[in-house]
Amino acid sequence: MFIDKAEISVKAGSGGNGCISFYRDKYTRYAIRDGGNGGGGGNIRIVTSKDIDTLLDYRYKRHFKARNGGHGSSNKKTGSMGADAVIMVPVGTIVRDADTGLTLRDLTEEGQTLIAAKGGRGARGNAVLPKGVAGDKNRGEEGESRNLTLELKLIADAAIVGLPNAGKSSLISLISAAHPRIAPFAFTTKSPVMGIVKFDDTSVKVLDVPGLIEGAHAGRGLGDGFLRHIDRCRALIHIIDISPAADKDPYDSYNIINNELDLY
Ligand SMILES: Nc1nc2c(ncn2[C@@H]2O[C@H](COP(=O)(O)OP(=O)(O)OP(=O)(O)O)[C@@H](O)[C@H]2O)c(=O)[nH]1
Ligand SMILES: [Mg+2]
Repeated sequence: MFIDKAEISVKAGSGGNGCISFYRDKYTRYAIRDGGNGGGGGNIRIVTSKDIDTLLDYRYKRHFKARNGGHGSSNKKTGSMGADAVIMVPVGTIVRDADTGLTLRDLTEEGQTLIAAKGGRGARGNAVLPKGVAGDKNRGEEGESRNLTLELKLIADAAIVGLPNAGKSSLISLISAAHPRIAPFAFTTKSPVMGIVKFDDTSVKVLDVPGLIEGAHAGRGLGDGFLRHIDRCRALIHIIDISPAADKDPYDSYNIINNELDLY
């Protein structure tokens, strides 16, 4: 299955509390304040990897939480840093804030990282706090929490477009190592298939897009979901059935697709 949209909620770790502690022994007249600082909370990091093809995992696991920072302790000991939570996504993923719709980052390169939610800061312990400050001042900062939309837009050099059953998958299976299903009926291909076409010393990524029909831009035949991937391609390859058996005039077929691209 090819899943190209997911909604997740994330919560960064909270900072650890600062410690209120007093050291006293029989030789010291006044107690020494020796409470350590709390550690910082872990961040939510979104990282791209070319080893991941879909957002399918995030249909099942949707909640992510980074670790909290450790609390400070006596003898000026600082709490441990909370570990980050890492969310691996395919290259070409756009991360948006689900509540505001704001785009946080378009991750188009391998290994790119986005801090989607920041961990809270650890609070200071009484060893470093000014005298008399205590109580709620030593509580660690809450980690950020957020709802995110992940949307995958495949990044290809060229996309093969056309009406259903035109021969798009036949072409990609001949020019690349990709082997999508080929059959003499419409909607054989149900999700985009990426093929790598090799030339002497270079290669280009070509995308076999499922068949588009009239009204695709408005969602007919799930067309808007497929058109989304065409957005980023530098070239389009139109496949048109010109056989006498085709139920449409070749020029009409071409115009239908162009019209959908226009409207999208
Ligand atoms: N005669 C002839 N038949 C072809 C040619 N290319 C593909 N076909 C046949 O056309 C039918 C459809 O081919 P596909 O490659 O599955 O077409 P598609 O455009 O990927 O179809 P969808 O995925 O359903 O949109 C198959 O039966 C192919 O064998 C061609 O150049 N000539
Ligand atoms: Mg096909």
